[in-house]
Amino acid sequence: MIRTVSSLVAGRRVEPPATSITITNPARLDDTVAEAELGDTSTFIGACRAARDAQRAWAATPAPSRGRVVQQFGRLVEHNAEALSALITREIGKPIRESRGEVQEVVDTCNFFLSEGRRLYGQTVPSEMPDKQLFTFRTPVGVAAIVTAGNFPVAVPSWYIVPALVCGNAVVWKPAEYTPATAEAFTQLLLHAGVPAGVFSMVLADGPATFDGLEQALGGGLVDKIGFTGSTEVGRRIGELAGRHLQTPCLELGGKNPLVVMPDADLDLAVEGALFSGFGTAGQRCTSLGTVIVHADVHDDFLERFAKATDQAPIGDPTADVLYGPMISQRFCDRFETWLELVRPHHAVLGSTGIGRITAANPREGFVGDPEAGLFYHPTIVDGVRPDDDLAVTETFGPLVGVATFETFDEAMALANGHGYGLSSSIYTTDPLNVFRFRERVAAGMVSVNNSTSGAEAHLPFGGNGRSGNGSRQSGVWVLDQFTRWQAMNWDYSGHLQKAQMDVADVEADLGFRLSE
Ligand code: UN1
Repeated sequence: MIRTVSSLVAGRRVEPPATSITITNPARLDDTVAEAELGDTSTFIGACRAARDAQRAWAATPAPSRGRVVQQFGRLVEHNAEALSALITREIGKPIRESRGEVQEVVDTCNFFLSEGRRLYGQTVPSEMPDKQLFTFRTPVGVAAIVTAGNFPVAVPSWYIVPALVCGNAVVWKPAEYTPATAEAFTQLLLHAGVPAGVFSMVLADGPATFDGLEQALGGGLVDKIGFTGSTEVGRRIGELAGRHLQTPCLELGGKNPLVVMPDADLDLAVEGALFSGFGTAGQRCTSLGTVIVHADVHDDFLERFAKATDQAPIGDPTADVLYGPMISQRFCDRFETWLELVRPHHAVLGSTGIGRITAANPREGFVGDPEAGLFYHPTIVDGVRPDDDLAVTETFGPLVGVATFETFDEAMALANGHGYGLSSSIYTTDPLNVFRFRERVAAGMVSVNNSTSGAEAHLPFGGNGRSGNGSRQSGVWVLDQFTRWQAMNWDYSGHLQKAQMDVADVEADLGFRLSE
């Protein structure tokens, strides 16, 4: 079935479309998934205007009722989990087991936030004066514009959209242009869950139209918060734009996530972690493993086991039980090919029977299915990465894992932090001292111990530092500070003006008093 999808603004399809693009299944290029009608700058601004108009009534809806909408959304996602997972696999080639996990992440997010509608706590705070009370309230920010990537086409959007809605904001969502069918399905589920039409709109548009729309909407006072998941380069531009309007965006950007293997590590466990975090989702997660940083004493042993496990891993048809399927789309292949060029003569390449695109002429032993049918790439392990290599500092969004060696802990930390990213990280060790040293010194916002760099749970703070983001955090209670502002209220019922700091009762104290020796 070929779906025709377009922007849904205030619950209605937007006509006429500016441009139309065709989305094909990256595992079976002869399977057309969707014809997407892209909107333009005015579509985006129109959605922001609808959001502005609808937001006040939504904010006035009791928070427990907003939580109930999120509960219904979670239920609908659960009831439609299989169809949604299959659509994700068809549209971006994510292995079906991972797609199901991603859909579960949406449900988990709803389960966490549905009760937040009954909490959203403020505080009562004692005043320094009698007959006066102090209070804090969380107030919605207003209209949130959420721009997300397509590697997690439903889980990552839900991290923004669900808490934003519970907190009383209206949302304009711009999903990746290459996942329009999944975005449309997600939107239909939200609208059927009872989100009032103008409170949530989905705009399909390309990057330039979105940026232009965002710029104009900010200029017109129609957007109060931006959430963005994507590249560091675009995040920087969005940060600049938001800064001009005195806004702090929520930025979730790239990563060059290190996995440190200490000499005392369980090597088989480390190999399992490296295999999943390096090659799961074909390496197309922001949390994917960048470089394994392995102690010289165990380097050869680790590398041999890692290369063997990678050689033997099933790769191919994402509807089967494979480690990974195709790249998300042609543009991901094009970028990945430029990163493969960063392999230098002093590197050793392992992990497969070839490098680059898997074809009949460049086959992969044990490939599952027909490699010519889709956009499949060999897994590539690059050993001998040095701190000053391009590969040590460049995020390579695809099935490529670097391996570097260290002697001292300082060298390991220089490799782990030297690229300036700070999203996720991992250490394999059996010594707690190494764990705490690593936690303290790594720049990453997220640290795994004896676990993969990817696969964060949906209720811990998710986010990074440096080139990975501006310190904002998503998920759990931490994201509430992104979608609400604290309002402080004081109420004086003394019947006269009591001036803070000036009319405060003095405490008599004998400060000259000393205990006798
Ligand atoms: C992303 O790639 O942008 O922790 C998010 C993980 C997933 C989310 C990744 N739960 O790997």
